[in-house]
Amino acid sequence: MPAVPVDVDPFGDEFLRDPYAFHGALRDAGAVIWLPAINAFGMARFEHVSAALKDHETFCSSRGVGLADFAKEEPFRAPSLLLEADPPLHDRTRQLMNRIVSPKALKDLRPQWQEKADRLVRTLATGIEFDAVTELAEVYPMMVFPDTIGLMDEGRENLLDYAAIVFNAFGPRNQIFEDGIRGSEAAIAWVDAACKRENLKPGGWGMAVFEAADRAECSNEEAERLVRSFLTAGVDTTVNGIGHLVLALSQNPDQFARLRADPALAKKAFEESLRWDSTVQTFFRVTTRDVEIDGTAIPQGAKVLLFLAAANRDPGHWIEPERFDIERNVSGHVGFGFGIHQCLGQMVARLEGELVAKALAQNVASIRPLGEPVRRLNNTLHALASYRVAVQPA
Ligand code: OVP
Repeated sequence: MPAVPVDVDPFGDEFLRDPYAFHGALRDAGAVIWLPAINAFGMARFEHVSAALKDHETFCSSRGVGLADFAKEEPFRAPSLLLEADPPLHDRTRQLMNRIVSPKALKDLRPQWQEKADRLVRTLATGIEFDAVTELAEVYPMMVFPDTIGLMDEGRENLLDYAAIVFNAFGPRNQIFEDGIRGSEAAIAWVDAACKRENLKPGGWGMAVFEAADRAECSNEEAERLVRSFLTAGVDTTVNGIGHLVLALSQNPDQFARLRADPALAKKAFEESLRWDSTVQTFFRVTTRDVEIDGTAIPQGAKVLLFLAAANRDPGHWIEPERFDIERNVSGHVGFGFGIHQCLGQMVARLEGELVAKALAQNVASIRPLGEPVRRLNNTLHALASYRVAVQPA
């Protein structure tokens, strides 16, 4: 059975502005769909997205997790040694990074990160209204993450621009990509410099990667590129995760009331917000062999777009998937992916999200939308530019 063609451009403005309006049609069309707009296959059902993520031997990453096939096209930048790598390379680099982003490291960071979340949220709560994106979601990760890496102080504002460029580069070379890339040489040059040993502060996660290089766990060139992964994946993701957490809580006052009544639900609230609106909407894989999924053939060497966010709202898997319910069991959601590539930074993201949710629960009596969020279109991220909320302090 050939894949059912679906005539939508998953990187078109209309789709990116409201992807959830299109996901139902993608899921309903079949387990495997054909997307003529981008000449790639797609999967949007929970069962098949999670199965593909788990089967990294059939659905590989080393030919790129964006639309560009590294076997045929020049990568936008030197491939990530984690995201765009297969075993055995991936397992070596991932193991090295796992030892740095450890439960112990996270445990040590919690007190300082909590204090910073509390202070920021308390200050915002004393006003009548604030912008949940520019004054909270973009601010908090920048208060905690760059210091943890040990980044140089000068030029940190380049991090968000750089990440937006890289996440756009996973899509086609459309207008969104071109608009982002214009005038971006400075941000790219800054990130290249920031990844170098001589520009990293002692005691941070960046220098820890170079210390692994000193133990011959990787080369110095690999260390630079691994630090680059921290810089690329560590900020715009949590910025928009926190942004959508606040969006979800403010649009669902009953859920915010539940959270206020029991701030220990903060961790679950953030996790549910990631299921309900997944920051990383999509990633591609490439088939390493002919494969048949639910009766549909995909040939070897094909790009397959995995709609993570659609899987996370698949009514075939979730009860009332459109409902934001902080007490639901979200285990198995694919907002952090699944399998060997499952987010390296998930504990970092969870800690940031939990602490912001808890700070809101403890310091804010009510948080209500002042209109619709303003979106920032990105080829991979569901991103926010601005979202004004009205607040009352607790
Ligand atoms: C969401 C991700 C995203 C972008 C870049 C990288 C990882 C990287 O490893 O450089 S994971």
